[in-house]
Amino acid sequence: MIHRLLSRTRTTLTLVALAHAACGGDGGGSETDPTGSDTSGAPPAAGALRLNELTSKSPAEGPYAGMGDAIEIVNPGAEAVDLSGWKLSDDPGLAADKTYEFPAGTTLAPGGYLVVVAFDELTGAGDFPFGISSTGAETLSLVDANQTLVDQVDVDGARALVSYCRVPDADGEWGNCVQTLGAANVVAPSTCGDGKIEGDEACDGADLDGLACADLGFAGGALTCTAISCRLDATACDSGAEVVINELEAVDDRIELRNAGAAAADLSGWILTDRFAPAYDPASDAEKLVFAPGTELAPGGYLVVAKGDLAGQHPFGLASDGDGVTLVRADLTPADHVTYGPEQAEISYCALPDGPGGAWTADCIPTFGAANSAP
Ligand SMILES: [Ca+2]
Ligand SMILES: [Ca+2]
Ligand SMILES: [Ca+2]
Repeated sequence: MIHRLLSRTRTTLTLVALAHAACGGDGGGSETDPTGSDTSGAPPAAGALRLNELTSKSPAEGPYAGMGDAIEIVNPGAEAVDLSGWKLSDDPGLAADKTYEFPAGTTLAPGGYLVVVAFDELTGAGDFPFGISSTGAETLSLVDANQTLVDQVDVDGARALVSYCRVPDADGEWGNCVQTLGAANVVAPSTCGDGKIEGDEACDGADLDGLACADLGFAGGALTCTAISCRLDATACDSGAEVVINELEAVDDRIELRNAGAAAADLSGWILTDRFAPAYDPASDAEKLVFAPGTELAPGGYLVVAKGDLAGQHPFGLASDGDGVTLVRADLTPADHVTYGPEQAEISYCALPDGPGGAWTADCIPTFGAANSAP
C-alpha cells in the first residue's frame, strides 16, 4: 500500500478545535440540541471521518510526486478509527471494479490524515482502482464497514488539478486549495472561475482586466479567458496574417504552420513561443524559436516545427493539460495564437478547415505537413 498515515500535530489539533468551536455557534447560539443533550464543544462521534482533499492530476511535488490522483481523509474526532472494511469509490453504487476497500487493520489516529492514491497498472503501485477525471464531474463516496455513507463529495475535476479541499479541515466548504496531502488544508491564494482577478490570474471569466484583442496587437476578434488557468486566450483574435498556426499535438510537441497566401512568406526573425502576454518581450523569453534569416514558406505550404535543440526546432514543451502557442512577426506584433485545454491535443488539435479562420478541433487525424483532417 502506498497510503501514509500521518500522526497528529498540535497545529492540526488547534485547527480542528477551532472548526468545531465555530460549528458550535450554529443554531442561534443555543448550546442545546432538540434532544436536550449538550453538544457544545463535543468532538464528532467516533467514526466521523471526512473526505478532506483530492487531486485529479498526479502531484508534481511533495511526498506523492509522480503517483496517481490522490484522496486525503481526515479524522477530526477524538478517537482512532478502524477503517477495516470501509470503502472508497467514484461510483455511488459501489461497483466492485470502481471501489477500493481499505485493508483490514487500517486505522486513522485522531487528528490524523490518510492519503490514498490511484492504482497504477504499469507500476503496480497505488490503492484505489479508479481515476479522478481532470475535465469532468465525479462523485466520490466513503462508506463504513456497514456500507453506511460516511461522506460524499461532487467535484468538477478541472478544479482539482492542483487541489480541491475543505477549509477548514473536515467541516469547511470545498474549494480550490494549495496542495497539502497529509497535512492541514490551505485555501488557494486565488480561485480561477470566481469572476475576480486574483493572485497571478491574468483574467477571470468575463473580467479581461480591460483588455481586448487590439490591446494585444491584433486587428480584431474576441479575446477570452481560459476557464481552468485564468490566462488570456487570443485564439479567436485576428491579425490579418496569412501565415498561421494550423495544427499541434502535445505528445511529441509538433507545431504546424501554414501559409494561406498566394505568395511565399518570409519568416526571417519571426518567433514561435509558448508565451503570451500583452507586450511580448523576446529578451525575457529564454524558450523560443527565432526563425533564421531566409526562412521562407511557400504559398499554400506547411511547415512542421518539431521540439528539439536543432536549428529550426522549438525548445518549449506543450503541456497535455493545456497550453498556448503564439506566432510573433519580426516586428513583435502577434501573427497568430492558439490556446488548448486539457487532453485536447493528445492526438492532434487542428483548425478545420485549414487556417486562418478554421474552427479549432480536438482529436483530429494527425496530418503534420498536409491539409487538416476531421476526427
Ligand atoms: Ca490536506
Ligand atoms: Ca479568480
Ligand atoms: Ca495538418
